[in-house]
Amino acid sequence: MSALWSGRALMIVPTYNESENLARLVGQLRQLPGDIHLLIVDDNSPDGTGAIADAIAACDPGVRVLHRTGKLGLGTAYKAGFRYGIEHGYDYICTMDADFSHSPESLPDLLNMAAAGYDLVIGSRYVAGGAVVGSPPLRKLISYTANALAHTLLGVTARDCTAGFRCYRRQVLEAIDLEAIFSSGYSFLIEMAFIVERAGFRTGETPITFVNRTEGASKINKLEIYKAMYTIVRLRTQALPWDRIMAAYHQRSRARSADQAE
Ligand SMILES: Nc1nc2c(ncn2[C@@H]2O[C@H](COP(=O)(O)OP(=O)(O)OP(=O)(O)O)[C@@H](O)[C@H]2O)c(=O)[nH]1
Ligand SMILES: [Mg+2]
Repeated sequence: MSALWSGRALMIVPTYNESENLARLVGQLRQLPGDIHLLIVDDNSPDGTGAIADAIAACDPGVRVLHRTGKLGLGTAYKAGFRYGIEHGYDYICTMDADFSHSPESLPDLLNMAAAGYDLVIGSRYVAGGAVVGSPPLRKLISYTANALAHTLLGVTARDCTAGFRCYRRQVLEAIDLEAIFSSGYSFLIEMAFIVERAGFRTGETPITFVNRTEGASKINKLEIYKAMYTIVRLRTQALPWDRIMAAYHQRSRARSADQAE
């Protein structure tokens, strides 16, 4: 199924307080074979991640940094990275977390699968061969529930639609109206998986072992969990055939008025 990828790839790494992880991650990514450039999107991390990113970029032309003024959310960081990737003509535009939950070693699998014809490839915990290491049971339950709701209510076929380890073919991101995506935080991942599939693009998944972060702190909070639930309900109601529902309602009320008039 896999073809060997070629062309230019961009890896977008959103960062907020990842000073313990960033330099090592960039080192590993830049050692991978192929033309893989990095874009670090840092939201003015208080721990100085932005300065570390600048120091790396100063020595490596394959690394660029986008500084934003403050914590603006994961979804908008991805969007900013996508725009950069499109403008600079990358063939494959990828995303991953900076905390080593996603192993750089798995990136070639994602790229090869995209080269084999998948428009969006997800590094997945929930397909055969995938695994989760070190996540607390509550996190597992939240992830499982969000995915189960996305499958049943939205019809998303990807098993792991909350995963941030992804590779998009540029054409997908060009075809989608990124400005119309409402979610700004973690829910963005569910919304993108839904929109990509609904637009008729082909999504594939390659197994990964997700390792819970050992350095730095998680940024996900209760509010993001509520937002994910809201996003699923919002997309569900948006996907309902409102025109047909309203037409059927009007037809029924007209029939009722006609009955009463007789
Ligand atoms: N630029 C930017 N990056 C963010 C923001 N929030 C999170 N990130 C980054 O997004 C990635 C995922 O965030 P994590 O805190 O690891 O979230 P998570 O993986 O769902 O949670 P854990 O499993 O607890 O690590 C990391 O690289 C973060 O540094 C944000 O508002 N802006
Ligand atoms: Mg993480």
